[in-house]
Amino acid sequence: MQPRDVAGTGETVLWTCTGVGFMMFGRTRVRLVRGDITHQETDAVVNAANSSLMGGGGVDGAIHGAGGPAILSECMEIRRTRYPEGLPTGEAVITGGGDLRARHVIHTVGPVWRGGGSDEERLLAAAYRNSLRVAQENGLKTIAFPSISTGAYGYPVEKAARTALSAVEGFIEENPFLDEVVFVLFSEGDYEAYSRALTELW
Ligand code: AR6
Repeated sequence: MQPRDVAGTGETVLWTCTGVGFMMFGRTRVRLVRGDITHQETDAVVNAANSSLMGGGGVDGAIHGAGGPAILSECMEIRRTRYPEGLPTGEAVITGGGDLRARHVIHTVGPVWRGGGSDEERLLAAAYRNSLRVAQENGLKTIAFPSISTGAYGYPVEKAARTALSAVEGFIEENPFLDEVVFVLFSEGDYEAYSRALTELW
């Protein structure tokens, strides 16, 4: 299975055995692309945030940078009204998309990798599942995920990819409301890890 360039978009997609560049989980199309999540036009993009919801580096910095101050101001309101102690790991909340092409941002907090014995796998799966639950509650049909926790939080990408894909597949099976899930992988290595996990799991 080889990644292929898609008509000058600069993104690559997994050319699956379906021969049409995506995988079907029930009625939901699942695509892996290499690229920048801030360019996605899905109903929502997911932010790998931290509990403060006040921004940070990595994908969090890119989303707040491209989306502008409206996102941060909604995050501050969420902190004030719902999560004064911060958003717990594995939970998810939604804001508007500000200047992004996506109309919404779903902010979730993945676990920090501490060697695997600190409930990391369950918490990572919860971050994906709770993001999808928020999408469902808001009537969204398409969503883009980054590789949560595999940057600053140090989660090994091969393990994270398997957990991410299994969690999404499990949720979609129980709640078949989505048209499309896109995994937006920033590096070639991450893209390859998710490609391998997809072929291993299915
Ligand atoms: N589009 C898609 N993926 C990206 C982008 C982008 N524009 N930028 C980076 N990545 P990280 P975490 C990838 O560190 O590990 C922040 O400071 C990156 O290559 O963004 O969950 C938060 O505020 C990596 O594969 O998130 C938290 O404090 C993946 O996104 C902390 O980092 C996740 O890396 C969260 O750490």
